[in-house]
Amino acid sequence: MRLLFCFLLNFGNSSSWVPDIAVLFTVSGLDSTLGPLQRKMLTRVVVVMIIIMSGSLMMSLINNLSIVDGLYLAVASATSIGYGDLGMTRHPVGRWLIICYVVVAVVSLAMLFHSFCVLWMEYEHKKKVEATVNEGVTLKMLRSMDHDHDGEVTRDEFLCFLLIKLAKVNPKLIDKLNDLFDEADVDENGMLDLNDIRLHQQMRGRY
Ligand SMILES: [Ca+2]
Ligand SMILES: [Ca+2]
Repeated sequence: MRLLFCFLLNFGNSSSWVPDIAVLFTVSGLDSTLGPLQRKMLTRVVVVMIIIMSGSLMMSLINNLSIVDGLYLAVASATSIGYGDLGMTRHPVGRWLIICYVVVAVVSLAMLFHSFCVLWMEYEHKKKVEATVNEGVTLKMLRSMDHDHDGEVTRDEFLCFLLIKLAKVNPKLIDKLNDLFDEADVDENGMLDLNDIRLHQQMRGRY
């Protein structure tokens, strides 16, 4: 279990808020070392484990099976495999309980898988950023950055090139925002001022 936690801790980080099992993490000493994404992932791991354990107990009781067979049925149902080699109860209440368990377990596993994918993407993104920073600015990059081909790279060109390269923004979004700037820059001097905005809003029928 310790190895699993260490493995998860090496993945990415994020500033988004997530609900978590704060008490558990505080007691285990992991609270201060976990990022929001890692806490979310670990929370979901714990939730899935609780659901599977509860499902195992329920399966063994309502189907009159051993705890191992109950666990087998709980995992097979949660993963939607359903081998069908062990019979399920035909009692209506038992069937309703199984339906509820399967819905909750499948949704929880899907959320856990989603968390894992987000962490993995964050980890890959961090690696890409580090590789780009370590590589530095090359002549090839300089030529690609010079968007207006004037032989110089402005800070704007530099930022746009790297944000697109690191997949932080979509080139179409940059073009759309540039079009908005051009539209607002009514006197076409490359800067926005109060006069530009007044004329721009008049053209849009706001004044
Ligand atoms: Ca340029
Ligand atoms: Ca202007």
